[in-house]
Amino acid sequence: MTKIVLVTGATSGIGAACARKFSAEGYNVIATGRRADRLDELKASLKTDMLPLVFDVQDKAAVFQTLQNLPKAWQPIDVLVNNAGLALGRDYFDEASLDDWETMIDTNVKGLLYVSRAILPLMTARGRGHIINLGSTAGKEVYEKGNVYCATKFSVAAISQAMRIDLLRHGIKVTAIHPGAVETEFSVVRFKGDKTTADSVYAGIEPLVAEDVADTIYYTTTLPDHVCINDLVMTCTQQANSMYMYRK
Ligand code: NDP
Ligand code: 8X3
Repeated sequence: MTKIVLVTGATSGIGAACARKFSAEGYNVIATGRRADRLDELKASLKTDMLPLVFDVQDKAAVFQTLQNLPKAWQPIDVLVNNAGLALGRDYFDEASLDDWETMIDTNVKGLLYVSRAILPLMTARGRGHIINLGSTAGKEVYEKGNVYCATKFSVAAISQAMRIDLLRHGIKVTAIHPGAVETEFSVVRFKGDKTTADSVYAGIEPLVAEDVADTIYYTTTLPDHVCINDLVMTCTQQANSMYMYRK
């Protein structure tokens, strides 16, 4: 039977690369995001079947309404990639925007919780499944002006541990992936369209690309049933952690 992966935030970056990678490996793909046109383009580019779902992960009612009413053929989800997320702003704690903080918490933490809770009954009923949560090196060490973005990714790390413990009895694998700098739309979003500042994040380094992370995520799903990668940190070779980068 063809396996099914659900990827949130598949309109760009790591999520889109995951959709392409899993599809190339034969999976049918449920791809979500707010930009319907991007999902249509993605669907047209895949060789396997794709179900596009347009909703905002911050919208609890929309998440549950959509995911609790999946067509029957799309319900046996093997892998959930909780990828939708963002950083907004890079400001001192005492100067940062409360709206930015709320959007990051609502998306990176509450959105991930809503999607997971909506999908889990489909996995627990089958006694199998694999949940992969996108954390970050920002969830390993806090850096200056990273404050609430870092806090959301520390939350993802804690939620991943909690899921792993509480879902043991259902045989569900939980993997947290923590990438360092990956050149996607992430920094353009973070700096609200300021491309020059966004580009400066990757100046002098060869950063990870979305496909590096997608290939690693896919790898974690290829291991035998009794093997689970719990926590995986990956950076480009010029980055050691949140703070240390060697720029040429
Ligand atoms: P992108 O900006 O390229 O992609 C982010 C994706 O998240 C988009 O598909 C976007 O879709 C989706 N998204 C954002 N907000 C919402 C929302 N409210 N509802 C639904 N979907 C949403 O960034 P990346 O691919 O780099 O980031 C993906 C994940 O990886 C994030 O969780 C990020 O924190 C994490 N990460 C990124 C790193 C990096 O350096 N790039 C490093 C470590 C972790 P749309 O706008 O269409 O809704
Ligand atoms: C994204 C990596 O270093 O910009 O999670 O916070 S960083």
